[in-house]
Amino acid sequence: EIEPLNNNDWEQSTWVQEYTNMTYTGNILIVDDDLLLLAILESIFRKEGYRVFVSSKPAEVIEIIEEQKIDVVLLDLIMPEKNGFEVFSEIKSIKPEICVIFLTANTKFEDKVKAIKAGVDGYITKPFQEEEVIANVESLLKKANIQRTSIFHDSLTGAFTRKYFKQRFNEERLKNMKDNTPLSVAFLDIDYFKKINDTYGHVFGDYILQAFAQKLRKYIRDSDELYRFGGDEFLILFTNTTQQDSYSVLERIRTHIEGHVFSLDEINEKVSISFSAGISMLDNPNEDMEKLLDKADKALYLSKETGRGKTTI
Ligand code: GH3
Repeated sequence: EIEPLNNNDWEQSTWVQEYTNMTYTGNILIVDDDLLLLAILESIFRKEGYRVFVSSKPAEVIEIIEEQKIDVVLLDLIMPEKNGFEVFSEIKSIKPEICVIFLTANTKFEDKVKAIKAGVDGYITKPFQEEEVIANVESLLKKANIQRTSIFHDSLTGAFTRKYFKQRFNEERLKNMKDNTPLSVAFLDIDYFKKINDTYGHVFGDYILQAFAQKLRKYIRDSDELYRFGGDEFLILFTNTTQQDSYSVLERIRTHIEGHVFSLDEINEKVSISFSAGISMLDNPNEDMEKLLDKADKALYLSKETGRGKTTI
């Protein structure tokens, strides 16, 4: 029973699917206290196929970026309630991947320098041409998409990266705070993986990592996410799942994986593998990511220490 390994399989993962299936060109938030300008920009970007959010209240911005998927914010620099610089740093501290373009009537070059130093992604002065704003947003989106796919995906297995986990954890933690939905994670580590490498070579080792990841993705729900944290260590983020339920899922996966014979045409060997796992659950919404991971890591260590091929909570 040889499973053909499709290099494009990772494109099926939830996050990319969300991206490629999206009919919108991008998601844009426009913040300006000038209601007329807001209406003009809204219409420009809707025509271009963007999903547009508008707000005249800088105080609302954080709530919007937490609840909606936003790619680019067009931000007025001088607003009565709050200075654009403040809003900019709030946005970047919560969602650093969101691009922010200042849109301002302020032509003072000191402010432009300050904005560039602060790391703003664009600075457009009013009055502006329609084409100018569109071109700025389009080019940022292009760059951001290329960067995201590479830093958020592990190239060997197609699993998400540790870097992406940080972001997702914060998003899920917010849900946990709001709705009190359970959140659990599992660390999985292939047993004696080094021996597989040593016995059959690195090419076969790589194949095992890919096939392992493929099987894990196949047997978790679409709403759960697979991450590769390093070498042969994987993490599953179980959204809206208690640790007892995660445990049952892992034991079901265990049956599939341990009952499977891994084989590659190039290497005339049939290999079975087992894995050890450790599960932890967010005890309270204030618990930080390190603590949650540390608990799962300790549980994994216990599984390894007490015979491997098992899951510990
Ligand atoms: P244990 O059951 O105690 O976990 O034993 P182990 O052999 O799995 O121990 P360990 O986790 O320390 O070994 C991981 C090995 O994975 C060591 C490293 O050479 C190998 N490795 C790390 N990254 C890759 C990779 O991308 N491809 C391959 N083929 N091997 C890798």
